Amino acid sequence: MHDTTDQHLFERVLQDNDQLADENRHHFDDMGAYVVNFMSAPGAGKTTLILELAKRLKDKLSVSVIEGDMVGDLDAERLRTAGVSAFQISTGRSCHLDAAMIARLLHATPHPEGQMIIIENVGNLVCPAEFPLGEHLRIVLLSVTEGDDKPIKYPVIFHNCDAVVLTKTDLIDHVDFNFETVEKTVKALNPKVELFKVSTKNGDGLDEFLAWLEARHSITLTASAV
Ligand SMILES: Nc1nc2c(ncn2[C@@H]2O[C@H](COP(=O)(O)OP(=O)(O)O)[C@@H](O)[C@H]2O)c(=O)[nH]1
Ligand SMILES: [Mg+2]
Repeated sequence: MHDTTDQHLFERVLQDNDQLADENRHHFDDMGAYVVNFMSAPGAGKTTLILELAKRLKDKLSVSVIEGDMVGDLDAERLRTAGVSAFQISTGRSCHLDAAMIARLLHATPHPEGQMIIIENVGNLVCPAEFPLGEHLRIVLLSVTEGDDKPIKYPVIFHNCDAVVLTKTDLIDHVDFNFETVEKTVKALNPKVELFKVSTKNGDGLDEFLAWLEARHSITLTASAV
């Protein structure tokens, strides 16, 4: 009985979130903003990759970043120090951002603006998977130091994304991480997913990932204009 009630409540929470995420998506489309949600375990390299992308995009697109963390604004400060516009959401005890948090920020003054809004979700391979925010693209990062079994253990997030970025490839010789194993598991969970291998240390793979992001931007603009 207790379990059924909990399940029912959780489903209501997810439904409410989905509805708000749809409203956020309309808001983003009205703003002309292309929105990308980056998710991963803590330390996989989200902030470092976002900084690198913002640096490479700055002459082409105006970019702002929404930072989700349980406590503090270290990552937002890191971005601002590098000249990137950043907005902090402190989630407190919540292990993920939700659509209501994003909606409140969009109605705040000042709020994130620009042609591209990058969201860095709270570091976690579980909770962010079930809470869409209204984003156009969902990207999961997995660093080679985390182990190649993670897509098997955390399938929902890998099933529910547009691309998987394997990070810290400069460290591959120091760890047991098999790219083929990951590719096979991820493609079985999510046949349409794109896979990238990048290192922000030596720059490997960044051009390919950026080219794909920009190509998806054009597709999103065309779709939003219809
Ligand atoms: N060797 C290596 N270290 C990286 C790379 N990307 C990020 N790091 C390091 O990994 C740590 C966590 O990175 P961070 O971007 O803060 O991860 P986040 O918690 O997902 O935002 C930092 O010490 C980074 O310098 C990479 O491509 N190669
Ligand atoms: Mg970070």
